[in-house]
Amino acid sequence: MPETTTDPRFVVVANRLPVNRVTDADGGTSWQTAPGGLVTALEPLMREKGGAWIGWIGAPDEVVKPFRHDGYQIVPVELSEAEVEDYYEGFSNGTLWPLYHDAVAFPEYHREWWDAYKQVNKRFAEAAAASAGHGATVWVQDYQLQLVPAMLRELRPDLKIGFFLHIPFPPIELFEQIPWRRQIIEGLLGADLVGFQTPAGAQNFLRLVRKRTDNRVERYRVFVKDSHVCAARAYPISIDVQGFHDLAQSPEVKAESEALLEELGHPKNILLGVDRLDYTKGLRQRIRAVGELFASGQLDPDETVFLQVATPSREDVEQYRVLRDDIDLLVGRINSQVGGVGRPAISYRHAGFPRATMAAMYRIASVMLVTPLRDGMNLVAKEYIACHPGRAGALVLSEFAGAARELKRAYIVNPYDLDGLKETIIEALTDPYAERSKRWRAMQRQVWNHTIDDWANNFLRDLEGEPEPEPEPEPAEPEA
Ligand code: GDG
Repeated sequence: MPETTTDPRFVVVANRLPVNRVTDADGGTSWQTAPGGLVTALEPLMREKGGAWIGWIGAPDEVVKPFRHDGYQIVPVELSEAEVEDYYEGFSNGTLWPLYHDAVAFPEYHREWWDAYKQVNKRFAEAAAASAGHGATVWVQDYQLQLVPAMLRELRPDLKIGFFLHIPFPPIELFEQIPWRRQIIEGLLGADLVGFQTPAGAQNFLRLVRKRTDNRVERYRVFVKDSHVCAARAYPISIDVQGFHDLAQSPEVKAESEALLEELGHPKNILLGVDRLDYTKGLRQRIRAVGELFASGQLDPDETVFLQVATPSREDVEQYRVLRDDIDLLVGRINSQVGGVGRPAISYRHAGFPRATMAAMYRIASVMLVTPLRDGMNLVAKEYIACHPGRAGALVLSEFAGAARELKRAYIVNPYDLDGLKETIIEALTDPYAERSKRWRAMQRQVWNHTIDDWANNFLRDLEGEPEPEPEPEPAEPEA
């Protein structure tokens, strides 16, 4: 492999590339950066260090040559249609996604899905091995690529390998269902640093390593036999706080929020939900709770509108199609029973919107409802806090979102408890200004002091920092 000074020193490996293909006016195509916190945080580092981003372009059976984009290298990995079905829709989103989210939907185990997962992980690992310069840092992202760290270490022991899991790491009682659990644990242990959204995720992983491997574990470090030390710690992800704040303050977004208010009929209160249409997000429970509040008269549809955005997601996966129909039905039923003739009580949009429109919605929401059944972090909660202009916004937040660990002054709820959810929504709407603004200030402080740049810098500092000295040997663990 040629090693020149231009070989990337910093390589990101993620299922998707950070670019979207756009068709120009003359029919030609070009690449545009896909907006998102991760890209915003990592792009400057990529430019500074000379970087490469390895990922799938999002369309099956397409071969795209590596190219330069915005000062770094884009390295597309190809997936066949069958691989998209088995590795992506299958093992990633039909097995791991539901299992890691407390099995809120039934995880399926199929050997052909697993075979495809291994095969695709190997392709990503090989692409990373071929791209990275000597001694480079490689940062692997998320549950689709858990085997990459070990595969990559095998190919390139000179690299510093980090891994970050964006979704929860489940309790071992759930993880142990996976027929191929040993391979996944070993895959992750190939990294020098494995990052989780919460300390609980890191603890679940370390407990599993203790139980299922014979590697020595000391506090947050695993002494992988005859190899290296793998640290497992929490790095709660965040957002580009300043970027969201500035966007929400822009004249365009202010105008858009006015237009939106007009469209909704200038209600006194707006309850807002913004989610990918996913069964982990607690949409059924949330819509039922608000529906019951309208039906009982505790919420007056002449005063209050519930605006719910459900962004289309994974529509080729069966459980997502079922969810979409369920939600359509539920919203339709509620709207036919409550509300005036003109405007529905629930304004439901099954569509994706530009970021500016999202910011406009955050601006006008009196209460933001973030009530997932389980969520790694939940960035929408933080975006609302960065964008809402008043001094007394209110956030109703599930205790099962990673964000609840940081946003302790939110109105915390158990989303399975419909009565509790209803009470908390009313409390958030009716609490005195002084109470709401006290909570709001505390949450703002938290969000402004922990940005996406802090997240990336903390992770990379720990990954690239000097290794700590080997500790004294520990006495053997007693049998469980
Ligand atoms: C995973 C983990 C973790 C949504 N609809 C539109 C749109 N969005 C943007 C939001 C937000 C992002 O998508 C969603 O992020 P979340 O954190 O809420 O949830 P997941 O997609 O499930 O993300 C999660 C996250 O990874 C990061 O580690 O927090 O726990 O599940 O940024 O604004 N953006 C635009 N139009 C939409 O219609 N432009």
